Amino acid sequence: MTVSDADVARLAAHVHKAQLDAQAIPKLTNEHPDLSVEDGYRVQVALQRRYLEAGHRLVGWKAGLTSQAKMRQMGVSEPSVGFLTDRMAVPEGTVVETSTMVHPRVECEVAFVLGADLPAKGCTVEDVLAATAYVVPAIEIIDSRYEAFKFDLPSVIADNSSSARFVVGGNPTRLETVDRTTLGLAMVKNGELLTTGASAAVMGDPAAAVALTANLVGRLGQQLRRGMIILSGGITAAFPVAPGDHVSARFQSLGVVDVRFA
Ligand code: 0L1
Ligand code: MG
Repeated sequence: MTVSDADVARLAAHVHKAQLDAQAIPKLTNEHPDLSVEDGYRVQVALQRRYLEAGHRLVGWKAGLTSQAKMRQMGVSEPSVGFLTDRMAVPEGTVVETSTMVHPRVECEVAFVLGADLPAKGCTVEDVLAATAYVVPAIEIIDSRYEAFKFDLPSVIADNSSSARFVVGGNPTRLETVDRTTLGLAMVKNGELLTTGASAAVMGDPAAAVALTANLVGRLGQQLRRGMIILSGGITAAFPVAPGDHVSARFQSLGVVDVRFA
């Protein structure tokens, strides 16, 4: 810990305002060069508290930076987690206003819906397989609140791992019917193929990313609970979106999820 509780509260308020106003701010380590990963999570927990006090509901968690491609793209070296609230969930078919975000990007993920709580410590892939009710395809809309999407690990963690919105769709599918490593997808923007990917890009197995999330969330004194939705991490890189864009994630077995932007 390198910053005081008062600084943590102030930084959480600063990030919260940037999220609400969709205003870019300098990364937190410019002002606090010693901010540690642990401090980043202290800010994230304080940020979560602010949202819950404002009436938002915690509905799940996300794993971030779970692929080598993503870590390289963002210049960081380990995964992170972020919380998801009901107000971040976008019903499929809704048009998302880009003006409510700083510089939104989209990435395709497998979302796990839990039918039982996961252990907060020592969670394994087997625990995840046993606790998962079903999986669905998801598009995560991320938005760094930092200028030029440039940050380091403590700063991005404090910004809730760039969480902004998410949309799920397709077919709820039993996990045991899916090959978790070779599940393929095509990401299409405005009718043109952007990229393709396979689920192995996420730590070799998206269920491993969910187990990691359970253990990281456990270190925050919280737990992945029955009924929560867990975004297991980007299979693809993240691509910028602009008003008028239509993005579609076409997953083998899981079906299609779509989102439009204005
Ligand atoms: O979901 C993600 O992988 C995003 C984690 C934070 C880094 C970023 O903004 O790309
Ligand atoms: Mg993601």
